[in-house]
Amino acid sequence: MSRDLSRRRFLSGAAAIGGGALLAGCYPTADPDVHTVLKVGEDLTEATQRFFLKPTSLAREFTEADISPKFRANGTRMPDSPEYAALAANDFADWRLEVGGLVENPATYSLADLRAMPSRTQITRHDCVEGWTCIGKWKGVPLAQILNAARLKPEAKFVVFTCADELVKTLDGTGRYYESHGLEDAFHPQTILAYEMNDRPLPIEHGAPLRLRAERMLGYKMPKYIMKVEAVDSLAPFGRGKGGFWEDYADYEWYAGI
Ligand SMILES: Nc1nc2c(c(=O)[nH]1)N[C@H]1C(S)=C(S)[C@@H](COP(=O)(O)O)O[C@H]1N2
Ligand SMILES: [Mo]
Repeated sequence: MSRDLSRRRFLSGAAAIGGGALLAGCYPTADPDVHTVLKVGEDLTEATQRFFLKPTSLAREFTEADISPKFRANGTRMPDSPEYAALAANDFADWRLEVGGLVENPATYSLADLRAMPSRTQITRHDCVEGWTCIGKWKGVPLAQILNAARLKPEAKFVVFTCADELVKTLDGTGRYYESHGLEDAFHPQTILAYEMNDRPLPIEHGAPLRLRAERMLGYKMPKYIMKVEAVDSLAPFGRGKGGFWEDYADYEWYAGI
């Protein structure tokens, strides 16, 4: 109940704002006043969510009949680096997920390694901050499994995902897509590293070979084209320091629960 209410408020706010797009993707506004409003909304959303919902409350799950016939792709649809092209040309057989940072057991996983692990499948609704939604079916490895295998050090506070795509070309690499989550959301049962969508290998436009699904979050909190997962105690060293690409470039809120 509280979740639906806050989601509706956030989305209707975002839809009412509208505004011109500076970058392809997901960009309702550049008006600083609006960011103040969104900031207040964010604090309320987080407080409300934490007050009313147990940390493990699940986002609603749907049935096969609810799956959207066409799931919209947003932001990057094909990373344009030669490195990514080479990985894709070989069906991602040479791709490796790197897991590191503040962990006792750094590891790398191939796609086959991930496919061999216990998985979770969920049919959920994706909410983009632009105001559109789609329902899709996702299969992947719960992030909690990967983090438990890595054994987080006590200092770890966040998990940062580094992606293959650059949305903005910069000399220092700060235009690369990245995102981060606090540990409560990282360990949430519906937070999975998805390699399948609607019973097929994850298509490139939706983030092949691996993308995050964090079902209580808005779309921009779910990075596609994941290359690296790192446990950290500070978000300051990443990108421009606000915890994610859209947080850095458009002042999106870091906590985007729905
Ligand atoms: N690496 C990467 N991840 C990303 C994006 C992106 O441009 N690059 N866009 C985000 C946004 S704004 C949304 S709404 C969803 C879109 O996922 P989809 O293309 O599967 O619809 O991915 C998110 N993750
Ligand atoms: Mo989005």
